[in-house]
Amino acid sequence: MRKIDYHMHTHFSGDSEASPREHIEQAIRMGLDEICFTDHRDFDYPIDTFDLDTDAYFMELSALKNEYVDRIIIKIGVEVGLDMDHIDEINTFVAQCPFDYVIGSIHVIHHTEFYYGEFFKGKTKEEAHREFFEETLKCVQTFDCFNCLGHLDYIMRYGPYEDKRVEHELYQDIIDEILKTLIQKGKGIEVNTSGYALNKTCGFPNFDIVKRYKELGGTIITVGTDSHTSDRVGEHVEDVLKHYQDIGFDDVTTFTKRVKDN
Ligand code: HSO
Ligand code: ZN
Ligand code: ZN
Ligand code: ZN
Repeated sequence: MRKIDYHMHTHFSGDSEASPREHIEQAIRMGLDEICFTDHRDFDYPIDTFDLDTDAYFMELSALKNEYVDRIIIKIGVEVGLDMDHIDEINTFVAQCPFDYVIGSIHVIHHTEFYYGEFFKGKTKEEAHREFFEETLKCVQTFDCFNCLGHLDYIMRYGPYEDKRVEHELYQDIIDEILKTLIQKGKGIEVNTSGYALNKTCGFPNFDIVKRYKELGGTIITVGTDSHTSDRVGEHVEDVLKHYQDIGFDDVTTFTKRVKDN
């Protein structure tokens, strides 16, 4: 299996100061074969701004891609917030740029975000989690502009509940529909290793969900750290790859201009 990090943020994201060059140097130290930058673009994030200067982004990263061509494969992608209130803007944005890879993530539901906690106000954990999975299903049914669904289970990180875990069995019917929709549309999932900080032995989503995706016929999997600082580049990637192998995958999927390489 190739070692990749397909989810990384830099100073081009509204919430990161990281240097792309330092990410690359750390990726090489970690022995990665390929990385993909996936800076944020969200169209309606409350409080923070997740705009992306795509001209400057492609200019800086293309230069680095050429400079490091003999040492590591570098792709230029994006993490776009899927948002049912901004369908046309999102589709137009993605279509206008030559991204290698697009992560579609749910960060905001009807102008209500999870990070500062607004979304959870007045909701039980079950209500909040169910709404998140239902909205995720709507987004994967509606949008075609992405390659992989970002960090399914992300909602658990921010819930103000003592036991933060997602009780997947309560929403298994919705989760199955999400996975079936992705498979039918030729789209994949990532394991986002930022989840190890909370889950200890797995990321977002956990490996039971990955198994279920495979059982249902899914073949497209990536792994990414969601690094906003260079020290995290490549973190837990080997562990995820071991699990992928045990589940029965031969390799991860990589992309060029939003088309699968393998
Ligand atoms: N975009 C972050 C969440 C966030 N941080 C919002 C600052 N504001 C998750 O990658
Ligand atoms: Zn971020
Ligand atoms: Zn995200
Ligand atoms: Zn991210």
